[in-house]
Amino acid sequence: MKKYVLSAMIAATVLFAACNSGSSKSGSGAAQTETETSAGTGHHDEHALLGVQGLCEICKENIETAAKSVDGVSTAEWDLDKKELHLHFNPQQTNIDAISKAIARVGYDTDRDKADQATYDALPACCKYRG
Ligand SMILES: [Cu+2]
Repeated sequence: MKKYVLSAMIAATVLFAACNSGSSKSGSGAAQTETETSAGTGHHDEHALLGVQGLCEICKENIETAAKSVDGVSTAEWDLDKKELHLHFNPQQTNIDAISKAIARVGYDTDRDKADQATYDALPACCKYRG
């Protein structure tokens, strides 16, 4: 039995990237349910970090939403400074590869997968991390 010590990355850093210029998102904001983890630390959860590219709060939102849309993912938190996605998931339901692909599918490159150009091009201007 492994014990995963949650080195709670207290992201005390309130990151405010310039990017949120408008309230009107052109993208489809598929009905989003924000479920705060109510101490839902199942002991079967696996903890992982995945490098994900991005630039701003919109990226963060997109990346986290994509990750959480994968069955078995309990939490997903992207760190803007480190470009790192902090994940908890049930290894019996999913794996890091599937999560990575789900993120690439919405336009963000990860350490493992690249988003295709068309999807990338459709991102808001402020999210163009490829320069
Ligand atoms: Cu962005």
